[in-house]
Amino acid sequence: MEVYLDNNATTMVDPEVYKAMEPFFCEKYGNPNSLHRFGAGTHPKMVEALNYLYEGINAADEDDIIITANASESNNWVLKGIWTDLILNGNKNHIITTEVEHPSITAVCKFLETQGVSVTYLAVNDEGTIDASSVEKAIREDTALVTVMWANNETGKLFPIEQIGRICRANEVLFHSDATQAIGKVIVDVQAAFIDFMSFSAHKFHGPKGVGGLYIKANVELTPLLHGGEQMGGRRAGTVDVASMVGMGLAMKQATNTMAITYENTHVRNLRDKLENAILELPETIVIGGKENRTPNTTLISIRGVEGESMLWDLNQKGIGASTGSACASEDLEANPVMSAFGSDSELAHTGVRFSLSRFNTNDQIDFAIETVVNAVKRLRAISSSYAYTPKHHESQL
Ligand code: C6P
Repeated sequence: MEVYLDNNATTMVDPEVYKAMEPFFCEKYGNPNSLHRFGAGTHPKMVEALNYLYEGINAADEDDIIITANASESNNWVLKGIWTDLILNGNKNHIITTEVEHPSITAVCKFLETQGVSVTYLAVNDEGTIDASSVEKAIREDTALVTVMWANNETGKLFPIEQIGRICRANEVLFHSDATQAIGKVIVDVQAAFIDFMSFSAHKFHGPKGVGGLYIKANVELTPLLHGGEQMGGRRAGTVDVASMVGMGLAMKQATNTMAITYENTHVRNLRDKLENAILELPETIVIGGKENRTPNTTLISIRGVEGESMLWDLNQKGIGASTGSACASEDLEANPVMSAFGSDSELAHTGVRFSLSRFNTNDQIDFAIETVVNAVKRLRAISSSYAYTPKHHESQL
């Protein structure tokens, strides 16, 4: 049996999404900006896809959704655009973010610091999230942007986006949220949360890879990252990939309707809880950040005495895919930075295993995963020198 439990890294393309994309490779391949029938013929499907995107996040008609290559591009664009518009060409010089953002936010912030920009990294609390009041306290006269993720990719923890949005709007500071791990898992409503910019990637919600989006509220300026042709109203140059756009639109429609969110919160949540509770029956296991206020598909579990990488090896041998954290950091064996941000000691920070489920997982798969994890923990603890010396009833410091 093969069991894929790494859906926060990427998801399987929904077969219906794949089917909807197919005609745009060998039949309807015209450039959508061409005036002849080959190009112009694609327009109705592009409009339909855009409508699904607007509906999925409750964007207003006047707002913009720009198709990008992925959330990394969208995140880079917002930060570098704001740097150009409000810092280099304005009187602001400060950005507020958190300690646990994805590297496509953090690495850009580090780069901007080398350019003289002041960045505040808000620390997370014991629950792995922040209090909205910490944003209010950090806002300064020269704050150009607040950027806070909607849901964390490693823990699934949800941030108080609506409250932060309200604070930003009241203080006339622009607000960006990276909603890459939230779309399709919880309701994402850009108007209710006072969002100015929001990033997402189609492959996190059963759409294709290589396509994402940036929501930009009406009348908010943002210098393009890619200058060139007039595509996307001049906001992002480059021939539009119609197949990908159609795929992302349909994937958004399927992931965000009420039935889908309900399913995510019943079926997917039940499977996640079943897996998690079974692992928690083993001694000295802990859910990082606790069980409250999370996306329904994710759990990050620390298993004392078991190196995350060793666990992944054992699971992989049995056909199960999970991760120790974010896929883009999985090749370095550094301690998990999100767990370090919680204050875990370096030994514990190496013991995290992330399981992230999707609507395509089944009960049988989870039963098999439980059996495999339990056996792996027994095997790995038996050969772990550090675990052998851990006093019994040791209380985790997490
Ligand atoms: N996180 C993970 O394993 P791209 O790669 O550009 O489509 O998505 C980047 C990205 C941005 N924000 C968040 C919150 C994300 O989780 C990701 C992707 C994957 O956690 C791969 S590193």
